[in-house]
Amino acid sequence: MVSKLRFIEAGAANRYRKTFKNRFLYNGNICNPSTGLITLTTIARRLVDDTLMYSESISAVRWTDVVDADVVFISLNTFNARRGYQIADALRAGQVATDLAGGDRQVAAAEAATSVRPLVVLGGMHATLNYPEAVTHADYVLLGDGDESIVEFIEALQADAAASQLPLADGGWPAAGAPVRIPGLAWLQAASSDGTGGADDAGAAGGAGGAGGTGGASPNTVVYQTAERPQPLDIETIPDRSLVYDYARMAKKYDTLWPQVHASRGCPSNCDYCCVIAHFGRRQRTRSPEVVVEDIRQAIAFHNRSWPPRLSRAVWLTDDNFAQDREWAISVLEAIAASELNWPITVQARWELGMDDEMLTLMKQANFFEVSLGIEFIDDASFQRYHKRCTRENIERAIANIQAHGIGVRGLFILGSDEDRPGVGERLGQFILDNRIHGCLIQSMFFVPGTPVYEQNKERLLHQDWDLYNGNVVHWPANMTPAQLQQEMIAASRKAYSLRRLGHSLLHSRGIFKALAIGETIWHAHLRKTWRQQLPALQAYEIKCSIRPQAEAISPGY
Ligand code: B12
Ligand code: SF4
Repeated sequence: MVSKLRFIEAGAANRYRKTFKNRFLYNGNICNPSTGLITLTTIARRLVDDTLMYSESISAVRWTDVVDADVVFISLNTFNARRGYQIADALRAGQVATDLAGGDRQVAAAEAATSVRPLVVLGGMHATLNYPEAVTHADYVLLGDGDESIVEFIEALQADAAASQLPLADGGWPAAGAPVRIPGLAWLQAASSDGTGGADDAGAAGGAGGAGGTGGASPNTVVYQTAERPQPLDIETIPDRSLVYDYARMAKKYDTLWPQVHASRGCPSNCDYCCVIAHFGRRQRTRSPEVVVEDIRQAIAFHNRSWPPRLSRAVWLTDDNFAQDREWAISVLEAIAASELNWPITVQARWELGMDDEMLTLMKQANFFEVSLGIEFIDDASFQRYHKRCTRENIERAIANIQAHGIGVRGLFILGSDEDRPGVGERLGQFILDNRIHGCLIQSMFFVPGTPVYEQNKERLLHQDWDLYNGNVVHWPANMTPAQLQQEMIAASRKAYSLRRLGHSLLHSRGIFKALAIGETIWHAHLRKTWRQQLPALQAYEIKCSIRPQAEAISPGY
């Protein structure tokens, strides 16, 4: 009998903590709960009444409410994988994971109230692309988009009488082997005496390290994976945000929690560093314009408040490459324009959108105030090296044309390409100023398991502390030391978010851009502080590896 489900979005290192400062600043970062996991919670709620989600981005988890769940689903990106594993390990060991005072990352052992423990299932991008590692922390990993697989998984548990014997608190199974077999599932199992494992209807992905990814099974265990599952085409479910613990209160309290809606998944391009295509595939799967509009309407209602009025009224369409399917994108824009939703909207897209006057005119009519362009690099050699189909000239023309339509441009940048040399931070800062890019995300190149660049460069990673895979330098670049590259990131951010530029924005820009300039100047100051704090550790790596790091310099923490 499966009667209680809990979903947890593991927090990153900067997860929400109830501090005096956070009463006003909410973490110094934007940390919206995962739309994907809320969607899965909504779908699961149709099968099991007692279903609830926690997001450590906005609240602490009530562990006493979690330990007696039948199944706990945990969502992992790379930047929160470490915490996700910690929670999963604690739950499987019959313990309660909790924060110790002072934000210590340890897990406090506390006896669970029940003799059985929840079944622990991991999913999401990092768990999928890195499943040989993830299976060592879970009973199962559900691979890929969970919209369909989660239904089959819960139904399989409900249908199988043996499955009602949930795993024992000592980590063992009541019956031999794991009970559920559906496509798109991976798990770890003890090897049989001949060393091949006991499962007869699934492929063994490998022992001792498994297939792909990092970490993995020990010599006496085997990683199993069932047949691959096609990605779901029906992605219309509107997430019921009220199923997230404490979200309604937080969304209304903090202006930095934005309504967030996804209109499509996947991207047909082929950039080498992109984990999005590795996870969601190269076919763009879309939602209907009516559903997108209704989702936006519900998201706005959920975040809006009557008093005091919100300073930031903006909706984020989180697609990675919105305009790729032009006909569909136009139909979405027309539906939004006709809907009288009057909150400004921002969306991510490639530079080609900037050359499409008809689309830009429609975007303006639909109240888009900004396009986030995945610019990444500022030199043609880097575009070529990483198979990003564009040139610097393409990008600059696209930016100018978007701005000419009265829409602002945010730049998403990567530093640390093998073409980058000392001074690149200053040059990037100048590029941002010259092209009047009002806001930017600057991240160091990081190679995530499942991408071509990871396979080519994994021996150049400094460590696998996934907590730091959030924009920090984590690899040894070709033409600089790691610490030098981190300094270049700081230089670029300082130039893009100088006080002089803030003053200029406050005097000359439109309302929403003034609010963004203030918020983002604070955010980047916070980022630079954390980047500076990492410098001693990066310098220590340089001393440790007087030549380029070898494999032994990498110490997986798991
Ligand atoms: C919106 C967004 C954000 C939002 C909200 C993030 C969130 N909580 O989801 C905010 C602004 C907070 C954010 C911040 C960051 N982000 Co972000 N973000 C995105 C973006 C653009 C969309 C996320 C989304 O809604 N996807 C669509 C939904 C449907 O997918 P999903 O959430 O993955 O869920 C589906 C499946 O993965 C699966 N699934 C998910 N969880 C589970 C769990 C189980 C049990 C199962 C079975 C299945 C399952 O089923 C879901 C439904 O089908 C993605 C890119 C992308 N396309 O995913 C980047 C992305 C997730 N972000 C990324 C990064 C790097 C960051 C930052 C580190 C950036 C920075 N330098 O600050 C920060 C970290 C924030 C933090 N907490 O510290 C990377 C992560 C890379 C990685 N391998 O981990 C991505 C992939 C962008 C990229 N192109 O590289 N981000
Ligand atoms: S265009 Fe963006 S989403 Fe598409 S493959 Fe390149 S980086 Fe990934």
